[in-house]
Amino acid sequence: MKLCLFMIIAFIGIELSAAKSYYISSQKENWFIAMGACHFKGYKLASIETQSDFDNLWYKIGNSGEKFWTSGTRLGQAYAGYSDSSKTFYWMESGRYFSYANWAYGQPDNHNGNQACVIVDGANGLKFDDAGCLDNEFRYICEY
Ligand SMILES: [Ca+2]
Repeated sequence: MKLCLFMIIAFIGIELSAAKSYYISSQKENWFIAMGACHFKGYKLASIETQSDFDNLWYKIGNSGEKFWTSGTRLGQAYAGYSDSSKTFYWMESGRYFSYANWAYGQPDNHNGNQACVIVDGANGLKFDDAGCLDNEFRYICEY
């Protein structure tokens, strides 16, 4: 009985730690302001590190038709000439390099040489795309 109770508590604990909650902004900001706005609320800019993270977001904004900032970036990386995006992009909030990545076709393309931050595109299957951190304003996803 005690073992059974322990297992139930452990299972609930795993479930609680695995599930993220999301705040989806209505405001549009550049990537830096978006991150600051999440921190101001005590949240983090979202990191989509697993299929489970992706699926949970898909349920919320998959058909929104809009673009949203994530914490994905390659800021600070010497990305010129890199072809393996898994080694250059990382989640700023977790510090981990991309392992799960759901790039849109032809992305990341570093268009005009200044796309270092990662959005998900609700008009394209919520797939990842690199975009200009400072010169684009999008809605953003905070996680907590
Ligand atoms: Ca791009």
